[in-house]
Amino acid sequence: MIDLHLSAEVHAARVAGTPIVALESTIITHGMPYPQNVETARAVEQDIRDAGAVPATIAVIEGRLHVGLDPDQLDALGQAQGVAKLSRADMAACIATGGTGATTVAATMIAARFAGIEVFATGGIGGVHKGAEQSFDISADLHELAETPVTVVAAGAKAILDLPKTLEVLETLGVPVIAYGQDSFPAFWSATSDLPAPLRMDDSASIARAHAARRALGLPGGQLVANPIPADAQIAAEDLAPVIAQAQAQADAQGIAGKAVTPFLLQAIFEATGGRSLTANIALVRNNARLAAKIARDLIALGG
Ligand code: PSU
Ligand code: MN
Repeated sequence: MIDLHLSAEVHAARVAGTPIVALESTIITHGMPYPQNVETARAVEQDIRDAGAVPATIAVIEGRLHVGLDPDQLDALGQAQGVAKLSRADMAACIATGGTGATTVAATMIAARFAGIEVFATGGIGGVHKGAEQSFDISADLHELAETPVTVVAAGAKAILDLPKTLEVLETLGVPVIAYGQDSFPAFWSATSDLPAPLRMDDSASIARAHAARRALGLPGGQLVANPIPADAQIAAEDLAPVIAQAQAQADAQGIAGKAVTPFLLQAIFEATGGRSLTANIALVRNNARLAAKIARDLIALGG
């Protein structure tokens, strides 16, 4: 039913029991401009290899679920126009109709679990948007974290979101939110926020043990690991606040809604910061990839 295609590298890793880290593709198609999107995707994959794991970038291409893309596929996806942005609601429909789509955090978690991969690295998760009390815009990523047993390493949630409400929803859904090496919840482009993180862990082995403990308890759902952006790459929250407010006002004025909101805001912030937001984004994704590889290795060392 599902035409699952593993890259040769991912197939070999599964046979050998090498740790594997899943990667999403919406960050490539909707999160960054070409060619930085493809360069970043390649660099992130190499960071994972250098850390002793195997990368598995996930996408649906002509109805086939790909877990691990070859360099040509990555390049084609990075330049393609009008690729669908797939989440829990539409991934199966895309597969069924032979479509092509990039996977968000939610869809990547579903595909990772389907392929037996338990650790996933990305930039930032979707969350509760500002003004959600009016728009009801809450990312399906949050519900997915409550449903699907994959540990997701992200740099917290973007400051374009309502961070307190995002943490509230995660708490309601019973999703563990673990700040790595600090007490505060990281805010994507900024390493810290004034929000305390619900949990803190200082080493990857603890995160792997917590993942295994959830599995042993039979708990559905994953963990969100909030890994702060490296200090030298961050942008001060007070510098970004007016830029974000401006981008949000543009989105509201233009009536941007639904799936288009996150890509619109990212693009507006990229333009308003003269590309600085992208440089920071690249640094934090690579940092997350390295931590995810360590967690995947620790999980294997625990016996799977
Ligand atoms: N954060 C980023 N870049 C991205 C996204 C989030 O820094 O490209 C993408 C991810 O794929 C995430 C999705 O799962 O946006 C969330 O979209 P929405 O808010 O529509 O659920
Ligand atoms: Mn949304």
